[in-house]
Amino acid sequence: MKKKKILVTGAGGQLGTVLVKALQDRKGKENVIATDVYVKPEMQNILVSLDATNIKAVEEIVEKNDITEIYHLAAILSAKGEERPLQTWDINLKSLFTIFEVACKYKINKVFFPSSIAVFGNSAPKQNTPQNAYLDPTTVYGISKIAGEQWANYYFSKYGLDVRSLRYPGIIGHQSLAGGGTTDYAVDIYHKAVKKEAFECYLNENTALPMIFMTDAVRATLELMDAPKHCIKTRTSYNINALSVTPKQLVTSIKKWYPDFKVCYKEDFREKIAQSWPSSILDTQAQEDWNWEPHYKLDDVSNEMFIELNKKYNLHSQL
Ligand code: AKB
Repeated sequence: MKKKKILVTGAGGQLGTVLVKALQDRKGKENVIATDVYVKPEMQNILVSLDATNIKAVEEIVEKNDITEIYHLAAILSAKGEERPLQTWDINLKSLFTIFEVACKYKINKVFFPSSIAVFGNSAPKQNTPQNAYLDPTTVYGISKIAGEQWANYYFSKYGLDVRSLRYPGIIGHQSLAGGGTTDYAVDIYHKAVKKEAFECYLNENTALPMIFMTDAVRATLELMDAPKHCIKTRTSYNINALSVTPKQLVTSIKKWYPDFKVCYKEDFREKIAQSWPSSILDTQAQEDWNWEPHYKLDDVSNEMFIELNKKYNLHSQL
């Protein structure tokens, strides 16, 4: 049987940096090709430079490394995407078509494509938003993710490409700062708390959003990709639920470790985006089709974040 060789695009991003490590632990470092369009000098021995919109470059790396699976994470996220809408659409869709076309040409076994809670808009129920809610996203990122979901379903139905996808909530992790998203506050706030700095939150304190701890997000991804093909009955993208958190609830949890932590609220354009997203997600299909269940509750997240961030900043544990 052909050895599994995995290509990851967007490997330098918040999820990519952690997913690559998890894949390397499982498949061997030499069997995971981690790529990104911009490779910082300090990352040159970890990441390979690859523009996922360049079909020749993607074909070359797939052929040269005999790739059998692709995790296509490269995308411009919700907040950043609003700065240059047409460029966001172009990058998010052109890279997706490139990956799907190359995957078909080289008969790639499986492709992972990340969708997002950003596909939902003001017409969907706010609480326990179901898989099949009406989708009217308010960002180019959300529109690009709906389009991606429909193309994933098309490539599966028409060409038999085994594309699998998750609608990620906001991901909270200690491994890297988030970038360009509406949910980034939920990462930055922990760094501020550990450094004993005040935090200015750009969302309203009562705006609840679906969130997930990085460990759960990576496990969900791997469990989805490991599931037998016949179990995958949703070929657009799966809702996954983990947490539903307001900034106020996050602060309350943080103050169990840092009682003097100071926060102020100064809403910006991201509040309007967040208002259009669900507060919580219903993930019945993911539970039924491939037994999804989250493990981390909010205080578990805070505990892990503070243990790891204290190490990262070389602070004597104040826990
Ligand atoms: C964002 O905030 O844009 C992302 C997402 C929820 O997909 N973190």
